[in-house]
Amino acid sequence: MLYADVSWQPVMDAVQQAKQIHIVAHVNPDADTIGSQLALYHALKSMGKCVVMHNQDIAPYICRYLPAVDDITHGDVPSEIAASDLVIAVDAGSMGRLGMEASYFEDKILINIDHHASNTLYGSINVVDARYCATGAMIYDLLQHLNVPLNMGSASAIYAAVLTDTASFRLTCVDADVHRMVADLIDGGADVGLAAQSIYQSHKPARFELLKHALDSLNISHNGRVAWISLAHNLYERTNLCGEDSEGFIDYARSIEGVDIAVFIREEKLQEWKVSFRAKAPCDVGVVAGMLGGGGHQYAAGCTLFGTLDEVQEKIKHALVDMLNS
Ligand SMILES: [Mn+2]
Repeated sequence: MLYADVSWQPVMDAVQQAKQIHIVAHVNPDADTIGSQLALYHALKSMGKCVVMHNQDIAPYICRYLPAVDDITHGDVPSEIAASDLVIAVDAGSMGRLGMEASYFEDKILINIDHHASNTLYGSINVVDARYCATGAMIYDLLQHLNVPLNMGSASAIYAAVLTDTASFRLTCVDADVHRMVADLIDGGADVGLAAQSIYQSHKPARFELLKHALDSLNISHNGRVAWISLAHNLYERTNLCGEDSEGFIDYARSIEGVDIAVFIREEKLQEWKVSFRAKAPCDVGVVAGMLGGGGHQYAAGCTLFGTLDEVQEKIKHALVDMLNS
């Protein structure tokens, strides 16, 4: 167990009483939210619970190898899923991140399990703890409370969640306990080689066309402390790719010597920009993203901004001033 002082009892009681449980991931899902969803699904199924998975958006291709990923439905909520009396949201910082009408949750208990410090506590039961390196690690602790042993499905899913959310175990939140958990996951059936191949070695060739453009846009400011990468919408159209295909590009910006903050600005729709921030200690980009209407953690955060690229960059520079002077 990573953190023994977390109160899981209300979650366990609600799970015990539920007739049908709907587990939901956030929009534009990453491997942490999908891994958490799948791990909980495998565990609750092994307890004999009736459990379904439904998300707004399709799972990213890096998750396609995970057991039961094809059991997740997406799009409009079918009536048999809407009949659930308990919803468990994983890794979503706000209700808006679930991409569903608030009315969907009115006749249901909503459990919110997340590790984002900016979480708005939108659930009827909230387990939010920013000490965790990934929501998948929270599910690992929950499974121990539920007394459900790991199986190949849950161990693989949690491993994918933790591997990706810690940037391959490179963040300072990765302590000895996290590695002890990983040892347990491998004993439980997580295949490290398959995970590496599926997550890091299965990219489409066109991704590298996009990467060329991204690296071409690389620009360093603030005496070498801030590195910027941007990609306009037409580049995605031209390469027939979408946001998930540029996942990880920001790490090139952060990997530069002397850079404290990396910024990746991606045009999702015309003049609508998804901004991602990555930091090295001691900068807190969660604060910067929060000032711009977004959220996240100290080392990884994001927001959405509107306007031309120049306008968006100006807004970001304005929000960075205090962080860089402190
Ligand atoms: Mn996460």
